[in-house]
Amino acid sequence: MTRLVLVLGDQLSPGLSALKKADKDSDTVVMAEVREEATYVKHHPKKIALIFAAMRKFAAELEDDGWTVLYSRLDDPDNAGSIVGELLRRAEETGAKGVICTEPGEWRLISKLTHAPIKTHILQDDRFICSHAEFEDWAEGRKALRMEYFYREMRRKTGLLMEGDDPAGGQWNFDHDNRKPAPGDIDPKGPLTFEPDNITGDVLALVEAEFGDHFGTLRPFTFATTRAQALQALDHFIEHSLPTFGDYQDAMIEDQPFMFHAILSFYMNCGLLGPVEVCEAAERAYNDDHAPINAVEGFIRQIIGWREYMRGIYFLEGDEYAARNGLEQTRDLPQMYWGGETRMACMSAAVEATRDHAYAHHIQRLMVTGNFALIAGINPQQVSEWYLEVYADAYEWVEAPNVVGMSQFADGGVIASKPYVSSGAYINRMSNYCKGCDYSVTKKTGEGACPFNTLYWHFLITHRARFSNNARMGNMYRTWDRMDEERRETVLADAEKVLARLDAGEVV
Ligand code: FAD
Ligand code: DLZ
Ligand code: SF4
Repeated sequence: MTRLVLVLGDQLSPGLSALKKADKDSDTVVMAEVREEATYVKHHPKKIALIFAAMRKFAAELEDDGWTVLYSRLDDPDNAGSIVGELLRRAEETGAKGVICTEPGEWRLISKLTHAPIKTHILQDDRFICSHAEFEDWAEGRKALRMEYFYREMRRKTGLLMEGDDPAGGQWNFDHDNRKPAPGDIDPKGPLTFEPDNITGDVLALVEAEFGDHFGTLRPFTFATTRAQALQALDHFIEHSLPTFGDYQDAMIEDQPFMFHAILSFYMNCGLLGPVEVCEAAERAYNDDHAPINAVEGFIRQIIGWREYMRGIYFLEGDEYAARNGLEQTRDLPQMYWGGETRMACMSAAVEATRDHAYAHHIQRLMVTGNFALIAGINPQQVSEWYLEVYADAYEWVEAPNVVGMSQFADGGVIASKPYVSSGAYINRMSNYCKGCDYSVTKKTGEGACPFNTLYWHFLITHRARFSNNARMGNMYRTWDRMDEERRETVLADAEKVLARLDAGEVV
């Protein structure tokens, strides 16, 4: 009796647990482009195009490999419009009585499959280094779940950058060598780009016709859409950008949306690349003296540390995690996040990159758009939905802990030990945005003062009861307390003016 083997749009890996479990001779693979997945949030058109094009090509590869594949295109007249709907339709067509699938990366879809009126066997997703059980064991009994200690476990488990029991280079973490401001004259290569072939061309026309109202620019579309191309993109990164990845990891330069970042999260998160093979490629570059330890260690930490840790937290904390609003922030997300006018050069650059590339690099996400949303008191669920929509690497397992946890401090401090907030000084130190901004970063109050400068203090004072006992924040409050009374009143009044403008939908 045939079983259906569901392969989702972010499960495009030949070694997927559902495929390993299935029988090529008797089971039928089901893949479906469905409106529900494309619109449960209005994903960026480039993200939908990446997933549909990569799905079509992966389905063809499976067929070449001898699998029977039932593939539904979005515009098939019989398409039921949802994953469960498609499974039921295919079950009726084939007489299949059961489904096997690899665990989806969102509680939403896990719940739909668990409650589907067809027997569904959900297997672990072993494309990750750390299983749910291992993460639970690691978390058990710990007061604080800090990434650094988890990361060391993952180094030991994978053997990456290990010399016996010791870390390569004598240290676990080389961050003190990283995070330099970038000189203005750098010339990063950026990601490898690919001309759309006929299959991608068809998908682009479909996405344009069906999802033209979603935020974001579809063309030019130059993403990799096969594993072979994604491997080329990996080689390109290792060759050209990895050596300087660490140095300028937190730097931001106008008109350089990619800096020395990998631009590989798109491919890892939809399954075209595996995390270990990506890290092994970086490790080889270190062993071959092509890239220094600070770059390679920093890069590997992002993947076997942060990426695995975020997934661990998402599944450990449960299905209500993404709905947390620990600081009770309620303001609506301003129009500037959707490309509405803003006088802030840093926000404008981050949103423009997001619109054009379905990408912004980490420090733009954390210290520009995330920082602004937090200090402006924006509702974390609105912020989270924005991130889930606009980035081509966004799936809730990785997006929610990054946004609700790390960036918006809305999870009650599970991930971050203090909120990632800053005044304009940080952005000025790490970027060249302020030079071309309408606002003055050195002005703390009055007309033309950088909004980050006033909102920063407003946020800290609004949440003083929550943070004043936090040892890592004592300096901030001491600085505030040393300011004279009149100045403090002006700062808060000016912040209120900025917030009033946001509430009135006026340009900030
Ligand atoms: P690089 O900077 O070159 O890093 C290499 C790899 O490390 C990435 O490809 C990614 O797989 C991994 N990585 C680095 N930091 C993180 C992190 N904090 N969490 C998980 N993986 C990490 N990443 C996503 O994959 N999806 C998201 O939806 C997402 N949302 C984010 C939202 C906010 C507010 C913040 C602050 C970060 C978010 N990140 C997210 C993490 C990070 O910004 C992206 O992984 C990174 O920008 C992807 O670009 P890159 O491949 O060029 O990464
Ligand atoms: C993100 C996405 C989109 C846009 N479309 C589809 C789709 O049509 N079919 C599909 O199988 N998967 C799609 N995905 C990925 C799913 O949303 C993803 O599997 C879940 O969010 C769980 O991570
Ligand atoms: Fe951003 Fe303020 Fe600098 Fe303008 S002055 S770019 S708003 S940090």
